[in-house]
Amino acid sequence: MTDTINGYARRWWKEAVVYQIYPRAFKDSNGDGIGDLKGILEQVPYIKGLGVDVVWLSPHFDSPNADNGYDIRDYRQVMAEFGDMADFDALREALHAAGIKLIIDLVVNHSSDEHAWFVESRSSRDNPYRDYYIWHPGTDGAPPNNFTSIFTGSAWQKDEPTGDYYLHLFAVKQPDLNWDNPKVRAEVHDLMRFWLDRGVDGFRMDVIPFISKRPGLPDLTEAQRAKPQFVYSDGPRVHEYLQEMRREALAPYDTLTVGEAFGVTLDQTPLFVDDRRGELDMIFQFDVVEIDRDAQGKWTPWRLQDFKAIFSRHDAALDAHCWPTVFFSNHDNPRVVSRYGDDRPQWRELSAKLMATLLLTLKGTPFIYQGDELAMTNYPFTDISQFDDLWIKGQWREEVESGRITADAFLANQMKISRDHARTPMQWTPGANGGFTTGKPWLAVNPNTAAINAEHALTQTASVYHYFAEMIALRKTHAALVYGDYRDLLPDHPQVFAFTRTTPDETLLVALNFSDTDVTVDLPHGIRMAGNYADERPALRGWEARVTRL
Ligand code: TEU
Ligand code: CA
Repeated sequence: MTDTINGYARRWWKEAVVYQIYPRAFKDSNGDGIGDLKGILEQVPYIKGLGVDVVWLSPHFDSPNADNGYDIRDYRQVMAEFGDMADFDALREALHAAGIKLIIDLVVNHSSDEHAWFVESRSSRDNPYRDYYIWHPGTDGAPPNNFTSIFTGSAWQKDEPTGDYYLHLFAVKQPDLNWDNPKVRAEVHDLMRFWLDRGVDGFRMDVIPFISKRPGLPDLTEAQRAKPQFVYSDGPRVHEYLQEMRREALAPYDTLTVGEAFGVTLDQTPLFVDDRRGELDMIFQFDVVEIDRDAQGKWTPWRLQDFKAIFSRHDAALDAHCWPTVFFSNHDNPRVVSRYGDDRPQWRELSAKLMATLLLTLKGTPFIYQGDELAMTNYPFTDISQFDDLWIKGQWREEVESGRITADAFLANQMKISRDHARTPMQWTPGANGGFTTGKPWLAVNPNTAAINAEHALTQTASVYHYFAEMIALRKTHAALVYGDYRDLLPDHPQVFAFTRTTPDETLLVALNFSDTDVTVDLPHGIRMAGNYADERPALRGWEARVTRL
């Protein structure tokens, strides 16, 4: 075993496949309608069956759930609905026994307004915790500047008893921590060590580039207001803080770290992940998941040529010191098959397998979101009352209640982009509530659970679930799929994505037809390694995916 392949230093987290669990929507073990840690424990064999190496658990900490756990009240307690610390330890042990590592969500750009630090901080101007958050007096009865919350409205909340405003780049109940205060940073390092000492194997870091604020908090320009994330992610001290975090907290442990890099451009990416800088191992860069968004963040159709160009551009910009992630979904995005594939019955499984093929053959650590291995689809929302996400509710108030757009137009857009598509419960069985709960689920189960569910997928050898397992196994036995050079063979083709992955030992060709019609392209021939059709024909059939060895 050599230490480098194609110039890349070999690391376990580059060769790993990660599976993301959103605990609230995974499996309910006690009938209260909310997924929990015991529910995940029951399903460790299901997770293991895919062959994944790492589980990323979305926040499992004590929280009043304004934003489903992304608002933490106590970083050292387990959310009561999810269980307790003994359940957490049991889950970690079961995963480790199955050879699966566990990373958890580090949400430290902000806390809950119910965190003890904030309760203290808001109580008076001279409280020792005042400086844990970002407080400013208003100007003539207006907020300190024109920052907008990512979740709509002003990013400032006026607070009694002092009458000052606090900054919240997300919800009102998510006050931003003041990272310029060294005590805050020491607290974060401490809570990281707490979980590392409990045996977790790393962190996914929520909106981590937002931790450093621009000095003086200058107003957003008109152009910046539509997508303020590009300003919020670009504070002057973020790299200093990440290097300090590596030294102070992470260095003694063998971890995987991945930062959610909302607002980070490709040009800025090496600053976070170049392995000589001692910051993060990887980031989630948003170019792919923003492909169908316009300048205002609304849904807009996308073109395969533009999609493919992202991967070539990233590959060219990142040298062997940087390692990418590959992800097409998570708890903030619609379902992969509905978005990039075709969720009509005749194409759903084929196109989901095509997207699985792409996910597992591109360069970078692949992240699978729960339910994508079943080709779960978007939910047929028809009314605002069916949603749970506080962001959608904020947008509804801002856009529909104000009369700016119609309810129909609002829902048409949300049908394409809503975060709640990903948050409907896992579909385990064809039965009531998809076997997710024996009670009333906190968010409705997709009615298509009658046809789309794990029970069925496990019994069908040709299911999407088994296809994922097969592709993961293929990735594990071909270093070219991990470290191989990437080359797009048909960058301008409107229907076909075809690329090679090459090491000195071998070249693999991946050919994908992103359409429901046959297409013939001139590609080199080789030995068939995998595919979503049983046989091979000269043409690529609708949504056909093939991997061949040249
Ligand atoms: O997300 C950051 C975030 O801003 C995303 O919701 C982003 O707006 C969206 O993906 C754009 O398409 C993180 C968490 O993943 C999210 O669930 C939280 O709500 C948010 O931070 C606040 O903690
Ligand atoms: Ca429960």
